[in-house]
Amino acid sequence: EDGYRLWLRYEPVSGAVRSENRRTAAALVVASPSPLARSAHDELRRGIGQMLGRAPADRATVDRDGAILLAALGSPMLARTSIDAARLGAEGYAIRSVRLNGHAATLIAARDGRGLLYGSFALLRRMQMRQPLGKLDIVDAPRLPLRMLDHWDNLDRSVERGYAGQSLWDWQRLPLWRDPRIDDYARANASVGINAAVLNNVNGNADILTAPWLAKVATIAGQLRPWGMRVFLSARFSAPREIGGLPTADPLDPRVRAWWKAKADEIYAAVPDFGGFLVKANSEGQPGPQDYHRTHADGANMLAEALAPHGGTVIWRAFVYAPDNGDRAKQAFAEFQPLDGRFARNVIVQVKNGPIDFQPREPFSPLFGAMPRSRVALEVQVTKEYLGFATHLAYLGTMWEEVLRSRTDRPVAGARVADTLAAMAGVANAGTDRNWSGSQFDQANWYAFGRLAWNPDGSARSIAEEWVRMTWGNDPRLVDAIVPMMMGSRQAVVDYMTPLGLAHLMGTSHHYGPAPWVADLARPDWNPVYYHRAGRDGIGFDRTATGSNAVAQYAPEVARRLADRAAVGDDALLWFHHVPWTWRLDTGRTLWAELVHRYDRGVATVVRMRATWDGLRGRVDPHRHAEAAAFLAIQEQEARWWRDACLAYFQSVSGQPLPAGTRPPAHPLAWYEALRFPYAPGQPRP
Ligand code: BDP
Repeated sequence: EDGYRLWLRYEPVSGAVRSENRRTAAALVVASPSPLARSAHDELRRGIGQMLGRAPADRATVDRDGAILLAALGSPMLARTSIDAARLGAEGYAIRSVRLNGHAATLIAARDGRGLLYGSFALLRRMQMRQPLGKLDIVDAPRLPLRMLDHWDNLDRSVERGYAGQSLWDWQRLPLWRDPRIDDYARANASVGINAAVLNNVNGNADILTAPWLAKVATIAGQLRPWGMRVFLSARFSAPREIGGLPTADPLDPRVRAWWKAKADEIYAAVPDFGGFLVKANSEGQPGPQDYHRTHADGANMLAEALAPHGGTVIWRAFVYAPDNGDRAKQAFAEFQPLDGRFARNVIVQVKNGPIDFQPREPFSPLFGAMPRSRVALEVQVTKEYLGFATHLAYLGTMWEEVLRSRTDRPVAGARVADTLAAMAGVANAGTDRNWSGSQFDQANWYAFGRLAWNPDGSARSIAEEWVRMTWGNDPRLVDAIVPMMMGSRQAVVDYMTPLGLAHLMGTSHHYGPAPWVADLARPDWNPVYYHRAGRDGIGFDRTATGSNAVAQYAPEVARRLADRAAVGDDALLWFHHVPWTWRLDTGRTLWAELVHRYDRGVATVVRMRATWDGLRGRVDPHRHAEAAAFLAIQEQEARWWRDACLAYFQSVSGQPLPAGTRPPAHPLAWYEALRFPYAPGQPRP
């Protein structure tokens, strides 16, 4: 047991539940064959076989009690059921306990193979959670049509910001080698409804668009297809120059437009269901339309035009920030909001959850709801670049729930981020590690991403519970211990890294560990001191009207709350306000004392998490238990490091004494400043 099976462990069922399950899952009838229905069939056989010790028998028709019937709309077998096609949509499903030909059966109905696949996984999930299978009447459909993982995988198999080994794509052995691991990757994604993957890094390499690489991509696409997944590629904007022999990549140049059209035709010849391009342009040194004094819309629309005849989509990222442009938090909005209405129909603008960059906590990006005439995707980071890499236990379901439920009050009063979306994308955390995600608990973030992309109103807690039951077991002692531990884990990271709305205090480039003192990087907005603005007088970034006025980018009623130091809430306080050290919070503590309190609280939570986990020894298999225990020990050590280094630094700036009873940092500030790291994974490569 090493975590390879993820949440698809299909542990044996025992006792009365097994007898009930065996009666309900005795036979399998595929009324509407297709490659996806075949995947569903295979998974049901695998899952039920493992759980019940007996795989269901394949039957041509319902001729006994206990059949599971997979039927697409239009199948004669659905003639006498009243399935509401409208509620199913393109990818939804119904699961219903019915009587057919005089026999008790469980019907899984859907428009086509996609819904049959998702419905099959839903049935298996119920079985894994030991829920009864009789009297089912379920309809479920994804709210967002595009639920996508973005891999930041380089063509040399290194993974930018990856903490789980190498890239899953074995380029050297492709295109002829179909790695079975890719089938398992696709199964895992299908089980949570993820239906697309961008294979390569947004910091792009144009080579991926050349014929030899496209042949490799085609093999991967062929493995993902039976599991309902489409392949996208990151497209480097300068590709026409780099691999096309053109002197320019100007999006308005007819030669450039013709080149991309021909390229799209070539790609679709190799991958007929190709999803489209993801583009990072004019951001962190990547080429883009602005190199030719064109807009993001010009660039996106040019690619959209090339893909449109094939039904492809351009995902254009709004992650931009230029030097000397004032408050970095304002830049994506400033560049993109004015372009609302100028993007082609098959363009989706992909916006990171917060205005800066995947920090442990950010307020939601003001772009959500502010581009009502565009399709907008929410981009979150599943890999934990800023939350302690793979060794820190931080369940991100709570973070994503927080952003999805944030009220934008735009375009209409009461609207939340979840209501403004056309898609969700997650920067993947899967790699070649046996446990896929670098740690057992990071699997939960992959799982939660998929579940929330399927239903952005989903509850982080119920998703955690599902995952725990399937991954660790249904023993209530496990569930009752692990779910609360996960639910508090992200707040713990916020507390010991960047409490009270602080952000971007981590080490240069590798982002490993604390470095709030860094002030010497070339661009102001690369330096932690730019973000926290701590001085004798106080700490925090004034984003109200007296400062950068970033609050004005939000809907007026939201802006009013954010601009009010008393109403903004502790979690975003220093994000929006520069606050004197002695200012008193609702907690009764001064800001300085509250900061110390939060750092301590973060460490204390990790100490408790360790104790909880230790208490489960013997209740989970030894290998996975030991791995998680060791990582929690690392997390505790690093939480103390963060706390001590940050308090030593902030105290040196504030001149405030540590509140009575506070443990002083273990070392002087200079000791923390002198730490060097010869190796940290995932750093960008030139
Ligand atoms: C930042 C990462 C960087 C990515 C960038 C992006 O540090 O490696 O290239 O995001 O999203 O957070 O493009």
